[in-house]
Amino acid sequence: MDGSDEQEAAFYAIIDADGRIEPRDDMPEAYRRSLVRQIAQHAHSEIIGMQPEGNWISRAPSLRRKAILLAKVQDEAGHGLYLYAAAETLGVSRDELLDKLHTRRQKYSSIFNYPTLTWADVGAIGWLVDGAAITNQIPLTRCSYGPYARAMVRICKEESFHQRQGFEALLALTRGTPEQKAMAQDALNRWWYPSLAMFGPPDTEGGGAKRSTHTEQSMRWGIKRFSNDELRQRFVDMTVPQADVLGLRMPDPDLRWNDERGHYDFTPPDWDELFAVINGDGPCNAQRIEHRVSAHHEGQWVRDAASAYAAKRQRHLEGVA
Ligand code: FAQ
Repeated sequence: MDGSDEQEAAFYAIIDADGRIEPRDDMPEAYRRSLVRQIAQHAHSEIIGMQPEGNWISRAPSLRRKAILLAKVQDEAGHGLYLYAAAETLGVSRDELLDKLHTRRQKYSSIFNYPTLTWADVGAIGWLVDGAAITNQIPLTRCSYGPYARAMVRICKEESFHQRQGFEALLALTRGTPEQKAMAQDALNRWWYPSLAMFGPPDTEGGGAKRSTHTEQSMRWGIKRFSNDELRQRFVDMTVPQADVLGLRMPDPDLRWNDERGHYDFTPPDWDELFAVINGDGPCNAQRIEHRVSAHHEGQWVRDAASAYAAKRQRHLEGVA
């Protein structure tokens, strides 16, 4: 978009009519940049998110659990691919985005900087982290940018399956021995607040907390449909009754139903901790990036072989034509 009034009016006409912006449509440069920022962070989260659960593939308690976990981790890789492909339609290359991840110039979700200490953590990730991911991502299926919205449709279907898988794994533990139930409770205690923090900083500044900077503009552009706090509340309202079914206690003494608001009141996460983790000071930040960079280098021969094969095939096709 060269910034002409007519082009801008055409862009906002599509946004206001709740239409979709497609890759060849004119769009403001700031809209394009913000989408690249969000989609890249989202793609990076999917592939870094393979690590905490991948840690348990070789130690899954049964062949059935191992097969399920392998499939889930593979799904996350697929989500990363759809999202990198969606970002590429905005004129950035996958190499460029991966380089930015590896050199910490782009972010990924804070949640994946926490360790998976026990098998119950794998269940907690499915139940809480995938549960939070779906709550955040279902509205993204209506995002104003077509390729991102369409990628989210399939991702949400798979995440929903992942969430039920995590719930079922925890249910097996809570119906097991007292030690297994205690392990499930311990996982909930450690993953609850980091899951709430996945939704991002609060909408308004309060108690010295930093606030969301992009929400207002992203909502005007139809990228985000709800604010961080609205989605966080939705997640709490959905998850508390599920904890009751599991027979687990939420690690929040102030959590209670508020009849007037028609929602649960709850203690928000520690925003200083969220910002520390976002800025690289979480328990596993260094380990996650080191592992990612070494996996990328170790996979170089696969990329080289695939490119050589594609080039050979192209030459063959040209020779035939
Ligand atoms: N972690 O102004 P806002 C998954 C950053 S996928 C790290 O509120 P915005 C699947 C934010 O980027 C999970 N950084 O930003 C799975 C911004 O920094 P910037 C990922 C965070 O964009 C499950 C600054 O703080 N999902 O889990 C976080 O309006 C299981 C100010 O924040 C997505 O990415 C955070 N928690 O809202 C995989 C969904 N929160 O860019 C494996 C798409 C905020 O200025 C296993 N993304 N920041 O440098 C979104 O919906 C939004 O980008 C938000 C943040 C809601 C994450």
